Amino acid sequence: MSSSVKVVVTGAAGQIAYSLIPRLVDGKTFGNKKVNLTLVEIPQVVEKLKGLVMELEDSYFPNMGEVKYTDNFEEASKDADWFLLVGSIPRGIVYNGKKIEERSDLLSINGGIFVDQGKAIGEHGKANAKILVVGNPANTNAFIGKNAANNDSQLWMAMTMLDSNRAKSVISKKTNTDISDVTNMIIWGNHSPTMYPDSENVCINGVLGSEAINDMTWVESEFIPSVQQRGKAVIDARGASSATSAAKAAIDTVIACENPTPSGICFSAAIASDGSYDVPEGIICGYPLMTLEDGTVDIKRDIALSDFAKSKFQISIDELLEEKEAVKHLMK
Ligand code: NAX
Repeated sequence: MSSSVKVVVTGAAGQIAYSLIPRLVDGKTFGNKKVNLTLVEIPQVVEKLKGLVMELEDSYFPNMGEVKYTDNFEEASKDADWFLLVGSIPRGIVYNGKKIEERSDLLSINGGIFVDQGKAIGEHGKANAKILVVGNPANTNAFIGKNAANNDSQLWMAMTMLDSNRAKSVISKKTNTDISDVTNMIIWGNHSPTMYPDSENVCINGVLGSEAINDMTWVESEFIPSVQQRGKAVIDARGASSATSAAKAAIDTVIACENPTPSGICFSAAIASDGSYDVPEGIICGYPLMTLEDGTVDIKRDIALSDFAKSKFQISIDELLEEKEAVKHLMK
């Protein structure tokens, strides 16, 4: 085996993690590398991870290295290459005697978690560590974590790959093409119902969506709302939130970052804005990304946005700025 990678997963006893963790060690996500796992949970739940570790051992994964579990994030973060921050407090639960229903409460509670995790990652994670925040509100959690980490050589991302994958599926059905023929499905903005899935720059068999779809009524009244509301539709149908598709999207993001992106192609995740596409600097915004030959991830900056796209994107940027304002007490 050529080398090893250390991956930390939070929320490891949750439903996304149950689909995600086996795929990290299946020999496909990190190729031939040995994968050492550290699984993190809150103290009330951490002992359940013993069962998951037993199952991993029983699954015969030749690429699986050492597997540990803990409720001590700081300890877990030492020398880690990847952090998959799935754990967060969901809407609807009772926390410190209060039912968490408002987005502002959610931002505040989870924000606190991400301050501590960010500090630990900045101090103890590898210099070139990559951090993918899945736990919601993902963009603003990543914003808080990155600020607390204060380590610019590390890459903080929030996951929008699931939205991108969902949008690809809708486009492939609409255009009657194979899903593998749909590329460059960009999600601009926030991972929330304000996101803007870009039907104009998506590529279908090498043809831009603006040409291949040519049906703005459908785009506005069906495509965009269906992608924006897909999470809720899954909850309504399944009685539980997306788990296996979220896990697959996290794996897709890791693979996209671990391998150079072919020329002309991009993938979706949210990273800190450097002002590209007139997004205020610093907020964690959904962008078209590419992984360069040296392993760094950069924004693809040559995408043309129509006035329609800009107006939709702006709604999501405004929401990210509101969220930034709501968590300003967590910034140092
Ligand atoms: P679950 O409630 O099944 O699992 C979450 C787990 O996180 C729980 O076991 C909990 O104990 C743990 N946890 C909470 N705080 C923690 C902390 N400080 N450290 C370590 N572990 C902690 O939720 P699941 O369905 O797995 O979803 C996890 C998160 O993903 C939620 O916030 C959810 O909203 C978010 N999602 C994000 C998506 C995205 O595309 N970015 C899509 C899917 C999903 O909705």
